[in-house]
Amino acid sequence: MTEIKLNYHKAHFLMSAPNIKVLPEDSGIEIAFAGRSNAGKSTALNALTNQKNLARTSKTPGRTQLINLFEVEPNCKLVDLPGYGYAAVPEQMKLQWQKSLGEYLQKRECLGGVVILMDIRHPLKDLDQQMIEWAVSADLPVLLLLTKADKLSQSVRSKQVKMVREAVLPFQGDVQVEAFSAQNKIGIDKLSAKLDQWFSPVFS
Ligand SMILES: Nc1nc2c(ncn2[C@@H]2O[C@H](COP(=O)(O)OP(=O)(O)O)[C@@H](O)[C@H]2O)c(=O)[nH]1
Ligand SMILES: [Mg+2]
Repeated sequence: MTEIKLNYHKAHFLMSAPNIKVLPEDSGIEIAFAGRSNAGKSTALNALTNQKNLARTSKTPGRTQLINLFEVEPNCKLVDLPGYGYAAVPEQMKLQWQKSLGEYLQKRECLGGVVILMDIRHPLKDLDQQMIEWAVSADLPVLLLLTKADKLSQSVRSKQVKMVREAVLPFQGDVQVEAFSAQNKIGIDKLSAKLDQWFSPVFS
């Protein structure tokens, strides 16, 4: 496979979509970022792209209901999916969103991989497991980022990574687990290397 190295700092906002039915043409390669609301998804995207406000970060979780698309290169897109599991969202809306999230993962042809972010202190909640299950059953590779790793000591952090690595084995998929901290710049290299790998078919 051709080795490529994309410059994620060049990423720019492409468009927002209110739901998966109005996404742009299903072509090129898309990488989706998913996670519970407040998991640190926007912060991770900003760290990856080295841009303060590319994806809006918020102390008020659950605000971003739109799907935001960013372009790294022509045919290489990052998709910021709305956070799931926000307590204050009405049950009916949550179920609706989960349903469209499942459909997106199962049906979107250009999807090349899924980055799932979970707070390292609270990993593998029900909806996280559901996301992994959907991704694996759609034959999509997964990168699980355990965010806010700076909140734990080095030893507790390693234990937590090990625990999650073991916990995802039963999914029997291509699931890589890494610690991540936007604050301490942990795991950003792992993230960009994985994205390079997933985007590489575009350049072959
Ligand atoms: N200490 C620390 N806090 C973080 C980190 N990443 C995100 N946060 C904080 O977690 C909260 C939610 O982050 P945000 O990126 O908005 O989460 P999102 O809802 O998943 O997009 C914010 O207060 C962030 O400042 C990190 O790496 N370290
Ligand atoms: Mg966000």
